[in-house]
Amino acid sequence: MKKNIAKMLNDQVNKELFSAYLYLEFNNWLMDQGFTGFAHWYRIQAMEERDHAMLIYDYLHHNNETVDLQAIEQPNTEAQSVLDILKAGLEHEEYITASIHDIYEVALKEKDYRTKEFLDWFVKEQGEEEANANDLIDRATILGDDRKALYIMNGELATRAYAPPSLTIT
Ligand code: OFO
Repeated sequence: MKKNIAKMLNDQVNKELFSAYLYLEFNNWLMDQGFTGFAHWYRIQAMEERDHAMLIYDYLHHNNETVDLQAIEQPNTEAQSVLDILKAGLEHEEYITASIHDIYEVALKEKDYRTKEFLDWFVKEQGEEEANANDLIDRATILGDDRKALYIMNGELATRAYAPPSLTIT
């Protein structure tokens, strides 16, 4: 594997672990506000982000690269409402999508088709995650200040089940 691609993937491990940390922080904030269903949704999201980090970690090792584990930045939540959290979630997903696309572009340029194929799963996953984040924002925006309706949505989000990633490293 080319050094520049290994470095970008290594950095992506850190970004995915930061994503998990950020969503855990969202979980914290939402729990404190009593929105336990929304909190649960982000807790599951944090687990998925850890899975993403481990997929890239395993992919690097599978290609005889080592992983240089870096410090994980402290997440910072300045939310005033559930909607602020949801919008911050979408913004973060867009940042991660751009980061995955950057690696994808370099993989194509370097003719690293194996990495390109590996990243196909992440490109699709990011599309789904942005769609989910947008959907949550749309629904919470419609509900606005209707706390009763928000409470019903909260109950629905509490049922989200964890599912391991469909991708395996072989
Ligand atoms: Fe890692 O899936 Fe979104 O960020």
